[in-house]
Amino acid sequence: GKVYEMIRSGVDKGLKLHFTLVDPEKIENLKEFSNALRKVVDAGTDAILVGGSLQVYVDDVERIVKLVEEFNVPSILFPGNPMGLARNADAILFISLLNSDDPYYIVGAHVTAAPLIKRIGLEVLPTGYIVVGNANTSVSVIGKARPLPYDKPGIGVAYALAAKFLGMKFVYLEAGSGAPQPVPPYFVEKVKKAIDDTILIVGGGIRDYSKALEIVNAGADIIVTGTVVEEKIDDAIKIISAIKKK
Ligand code: 1GP
Repeated sequence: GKVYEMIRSGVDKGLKLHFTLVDPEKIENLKEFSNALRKVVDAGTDAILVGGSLQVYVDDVERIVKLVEEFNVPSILFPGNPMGLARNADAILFISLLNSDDPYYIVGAHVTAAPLIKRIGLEVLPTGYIVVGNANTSVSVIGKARPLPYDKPGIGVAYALAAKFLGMKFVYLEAGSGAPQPVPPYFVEKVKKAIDDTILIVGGGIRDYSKALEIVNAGADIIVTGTVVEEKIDDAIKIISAIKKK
């Protein structure tokens, strides 16, 4: 597990990490995308997540992963379904959407994907994925999630502990791409205290560095941003720099 080791050793040193999410569906111009990638890598982003709720054809995912290969940063698949399995990536976030009403998103897609993952030899990062906050996000609608209310962190703790006890190496609190509000720091804090050394990823709706800092100060180990990289690259760079200074 090269990618896991890289993340684990960073977290164990007390570093905070940043992942840049790239949704292949939203990339129109590869040249512009490559320029943006150069900027986030120079700012210190630690990995590129490739995927989204509405998957595109595997060719599109492979094309993005190939571009990422030109930079010195790992690519990690972040698939919405088994169509996102590109063989050239470094690893896959094997996400079980724990608070989905549909078993497909908890374990069904995984059964379809697992033999393929084994065959193409992707490193697997087992992740308990918990959707929080707004029900109108793509991940919530497509994943048939019952998003946890922001004012009920105790339910988040219960889900996150279940993920830890099931042996998952990561817990991912997801507000959904473009969420109006990111996961609140008090929610993050309660979850991190409960899961202790299990790695906590937080993403969705993080648009400015002060919010990002509040979330890492509350205990997130890894912050994910997507939309801000597409829409306001300078703000994305500020977020990355602020996190990397921690
Ligand atoms: C990753 O879905 C998020 O967890 C990304 O969200 O696009 O709002 O940054 P944004």
